[in-house]
Amino acid sequence: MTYIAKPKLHHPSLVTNAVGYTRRDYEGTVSTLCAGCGHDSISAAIVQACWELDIEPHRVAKLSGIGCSSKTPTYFLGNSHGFNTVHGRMPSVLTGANLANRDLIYLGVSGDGDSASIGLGQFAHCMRRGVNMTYIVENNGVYGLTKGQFSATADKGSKSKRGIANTDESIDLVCLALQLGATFVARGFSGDKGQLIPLIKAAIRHQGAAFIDVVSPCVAFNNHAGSTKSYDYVREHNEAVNRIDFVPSREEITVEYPAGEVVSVSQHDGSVLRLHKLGVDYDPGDRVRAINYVVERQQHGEIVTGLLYVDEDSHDLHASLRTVERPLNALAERDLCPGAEKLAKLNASLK
Ligand SMILES: Cc1ncc(C[n+]2csc(CCOP(=O)(O)OP(=O)(O)O)c2C)c(N)n1
Ligand code: SF4
Ligand SMILES: [Mg+2]
Repeated sequence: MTYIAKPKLHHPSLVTNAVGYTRRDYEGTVSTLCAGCGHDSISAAIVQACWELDIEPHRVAKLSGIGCSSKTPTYFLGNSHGFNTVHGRMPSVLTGANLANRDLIYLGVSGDGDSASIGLGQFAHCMRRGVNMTYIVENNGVYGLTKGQFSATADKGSKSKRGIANTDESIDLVCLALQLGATFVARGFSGDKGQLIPLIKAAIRHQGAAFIDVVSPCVAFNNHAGSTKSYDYVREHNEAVNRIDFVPSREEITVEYPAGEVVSVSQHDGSVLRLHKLGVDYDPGDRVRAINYVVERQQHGEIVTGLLYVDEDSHDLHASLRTVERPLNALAERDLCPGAEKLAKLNASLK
């Protein structure tokens, strides 16, 4: 049932963005997820972010694994490139695609089971390599698609729908991404689009590995009392460290803010993140402090959201490997073949 296309009819007065597309042009087919599933709100935030960024849909490659979360790329960016990989294997397929064609904008969409359980090794390596991508985990603490088993991000002590407490320690993907070297790390909540949309926009414009963990309640299997990933629990325990405004590079930045209340962070393309500090002395430029802060607040039962860490001088895997700038499919034989003389020299040096 994931193929139900939306009607093509558009109201003639729908607003278009700078590249001539309406918001509808960034949507996908009709969602078949449960009504109220947090994942649908994340899809809507991705649609809005890409429309506001004036991204041409054919310039995006969206990749996912397996799960309700990994189904969601069908429900947004219907005119973009898509690849639904094997469970937990999205990061390696994304890495390969990115190395072959750096001209596309890479969006990896995954679940907590997909990334923290079966795909944990894959998650780790694409973060530490600095693949230029926006990696979103739609985190509900359960395997929604296979009927609600605890995933590796379920908090210890959190209760299943049948009242059984999780006895295992949980994996916090934000702390892991910070430790692994991701250069943009944030946490959002599917029920807070005002925070999530600018986070996604900033992550897309970030050069390097950008990770967003979005707490996304599963209304079918993990939205009851005793769950730490329910709508009620997250609303009551959400502690935002900042609010973001994303200013695209083409806009002239004229507004000034009083010192101490707003931090401006420049991105590679000239766009600017304006961070409205909510937490006392929170510095998103300090990786170690970010890890400590998340863990410390967790011990007080708080879920810290917002932009937790960003490296203004980030670089990506292409810079580390010094790869050719053009996509591989745009290289001709003369670019690829060094010639008999150079080849002989190379072979001689390897003897
Ligand atoms: C190799 C493999 N193992 C197990 C499964 C069964 N399976 C499908 S989805 C899933 C878990 C999905 O959980 P998550 O990534 O959290 O997505 P959600 O449905 O919660 O959004 C599992 C275990 C599978 N499809 N392939
Ligand atoms: S089972 Fe859970 S995660 Fe899957 S669509 Fe339903 S509410 Fe969403
Ligand atoms: Mg899940």
